[in-house]
Amino acid sequence: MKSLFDPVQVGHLKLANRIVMAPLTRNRAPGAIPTPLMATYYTQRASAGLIVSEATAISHQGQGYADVPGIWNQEQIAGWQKITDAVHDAGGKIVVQLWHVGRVSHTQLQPGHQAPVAPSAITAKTKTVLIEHGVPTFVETSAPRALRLDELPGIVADYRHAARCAIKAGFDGVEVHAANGYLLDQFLRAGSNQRDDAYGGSIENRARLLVEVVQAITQEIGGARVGIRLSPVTPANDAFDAEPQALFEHVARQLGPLQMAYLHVIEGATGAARDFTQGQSPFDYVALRTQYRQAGGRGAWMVNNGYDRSLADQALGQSADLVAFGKLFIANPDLPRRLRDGAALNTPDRTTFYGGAEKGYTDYPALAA
Ligand code: 8OZ
Repeated sequence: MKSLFDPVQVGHLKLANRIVMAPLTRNRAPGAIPTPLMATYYTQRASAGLIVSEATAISHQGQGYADVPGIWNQEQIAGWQKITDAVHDAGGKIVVQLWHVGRVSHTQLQPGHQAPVAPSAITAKTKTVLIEHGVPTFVETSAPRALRLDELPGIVADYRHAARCAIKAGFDGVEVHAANGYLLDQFLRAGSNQRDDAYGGSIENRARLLVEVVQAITQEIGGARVGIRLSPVTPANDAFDAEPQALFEHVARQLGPLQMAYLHVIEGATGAARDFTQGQSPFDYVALRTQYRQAGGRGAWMVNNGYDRSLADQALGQSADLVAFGKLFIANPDLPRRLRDGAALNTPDRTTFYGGAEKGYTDYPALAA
């Protein structure tokens, strides 16, 4: 019987326990450069078996929110290096979540204030965050333009470059963000992908960019350092597909042979109902995993969305290997200890999730030693 507190080998990584800090956007990296305050925040949470960093842009074009970090230039690598060193010194492990937002962006955040890019020129019915005079403000996303076929190799190259930068910055690996309605998810789903070339139409075509990206990254840094996050049925950021089961089972079969470290699955609507679904019937996550295993996938199975201790124990008793906790890690830097001891949990303050400084970031108390 697995326990949340067991050490576990995940690809190249030896984790102290099965508790993962989920990726959490916090908008505290002005100019896309990671800061010393971020090092404090992550180091406070180093008792997680694994930290997945906040979503981090692979390129300026991949940016969609104010003050989120990047991982494509030297200054960013140097900023992250201080964070990975501090987390490692505290006994933790950390991977970076590689992010291209696609259409979930605003002209103000794009190079030359151009339109954001997407599989098709369809505006997402969703909002993004700009920070105006220090105050986070939610604004409608800008109308995107469709990426030309001849631009797609450049997107794959940007992911590959970011993965290389991640290793230079001292990360233990990367997580490909293919969830929550961002670029790779936009290509996957028919609601945002109406292309008539090799990257649109059939499920095989819609999954092509994702598969090329993961192949490039696993070639670059080795599959044992690469995970991926999927959210088969989330409606986040206007993501929609009428046949998620067939779509994501295809994706799982494609990922099987790539010898990845883990698959990270958001069950239901991100940050909301776990039983939310799209398509005709409830999503079958067991079938998803079975397809992945039958295709040779041996990566750890990480689950996420609204987990508490008892739900996590139940998932480990079935077939999960790792459980990712988001909001609980915002408010409880020492979450593994609190879960182990059944201690009271601090309550996260939503008003300080996005933007700001120490308040609601590095000032949540840990239990006395
Ligand atoms: C909340 C706010 C901004 C971005 C995601 C990267 O949903 C995000 C995100 C979440 O994956």
